[in-house]
Amino acid sequence: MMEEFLEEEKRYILEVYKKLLAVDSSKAMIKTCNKWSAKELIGHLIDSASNNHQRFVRAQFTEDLVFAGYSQDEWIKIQNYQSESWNGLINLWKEFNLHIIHLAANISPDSLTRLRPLHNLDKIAMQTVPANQPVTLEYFIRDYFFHLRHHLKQLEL
Ligand code: NI
Repeated sequence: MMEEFLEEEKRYILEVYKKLLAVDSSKAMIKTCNKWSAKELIGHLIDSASNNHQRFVRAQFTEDLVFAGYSQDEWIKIQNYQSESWNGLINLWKEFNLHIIHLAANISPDSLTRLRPLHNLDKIAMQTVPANQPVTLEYFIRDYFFHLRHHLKQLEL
């Protein structure tokens, strides 16, 4: 089940990557009605990947799913994604996600599906879960890809 899900996310990322390659780098700098340019949006997804990569690794050594958040707009601003190369950004985005898929595919079934009573997915998840309701790492990983797809839809590729 998780295997199929990850295969599908991999196909999706490679498909989107092809479309991103075709986007003109000057166009990628234009701010859209969603407030971010394409460069900034991919930057946000890189920030999401780097934060969640750590979470998905750490979750295998701990019982809880309590993690630090990050303020998205400040992270984008301070890294000046607008001045970074478009190709560099989309390559990093693609490779980082392929690695996350690889690591997720290597998580033991127990780590993935064990119920975790202690978490802060009421704050850090896209599809939040009340703090008094246990969650699994699998849920949190699926939520990561839900967030990723949510933003890529905004690019209207
Ligand atoms: Ni987001």
